[in-house]
Amino acid sequence: MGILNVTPDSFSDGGRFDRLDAALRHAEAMCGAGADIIDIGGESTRPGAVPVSEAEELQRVVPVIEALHSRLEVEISIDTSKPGVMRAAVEAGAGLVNDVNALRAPGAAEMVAALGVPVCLMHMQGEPRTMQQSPRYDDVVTEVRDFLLARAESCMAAGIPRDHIWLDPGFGFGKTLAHNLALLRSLPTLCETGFPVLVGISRKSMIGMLTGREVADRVAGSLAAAVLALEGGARILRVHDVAETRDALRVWEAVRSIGGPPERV
Ligand code: 7PJ
Repeated sequence: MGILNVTPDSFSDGGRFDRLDAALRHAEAMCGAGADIIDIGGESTRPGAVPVSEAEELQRVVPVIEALHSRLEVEISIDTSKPGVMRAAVEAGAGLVNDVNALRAPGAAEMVAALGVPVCLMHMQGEPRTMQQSPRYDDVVTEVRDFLLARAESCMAAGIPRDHIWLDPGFGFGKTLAHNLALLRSLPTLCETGFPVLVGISRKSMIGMLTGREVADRVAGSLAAAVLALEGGARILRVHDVAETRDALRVWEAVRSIGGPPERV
């Protein structure tokens, strides 16, 4: 899953892709580099970000979805928490909803059920504006898993089929570095639920903390994390650097496909 931010303030692309033309070229490049899904977001969720209105979000994402849908075969995902944006995005050609709020907004689960599209439910403690101030857990792995399973249950009760639900531990969303590392190491615990698991770690601050590097120089660190996520059972990787992640995936798949337990040489 390649990330396409159409926000003027998103932390990694810094607003470079907020114009339609540039957004389309970037999406095309990611498809050429091997992205299966393009995730389009019109509201920044980075720590400290302030919410945008529905009208503003629609204005940012709908033209991009329409243009992408008419030009490319690729699956389009809408990164939003607002039911109205979900509906407009699916009408414009999106085939997947990615919600960092796990469909907790009133009417969101019912909207996804009615639209008939799959959804990625992400864990977040708190809200983007304040979530990094003092994240606390007794047992982060159990709490994140239980939250996601409870959200999946209530989405199914609202009419979303089980096989339309993906889970995501939400790296960096109300988590310290220690919490993020514990979640990555214990990813199999989440994968054992049977739901496909999506991981978004690409260029995040946890990579910055571990490597001491600025956002643009976090590719190598992000690839290491991506391979660890695959090894832990992740099925979808949400990334900025599609070509590099494809290469890492090829290497991981080749070693995995010979089967059997690890060999001693
Ligand atoms: C995530 C996301 C993530 C899912 C963002 C960034 C911050 N959606 N949207 N998972 N992160 N599902 O791109 O670094 O981790 S926005």
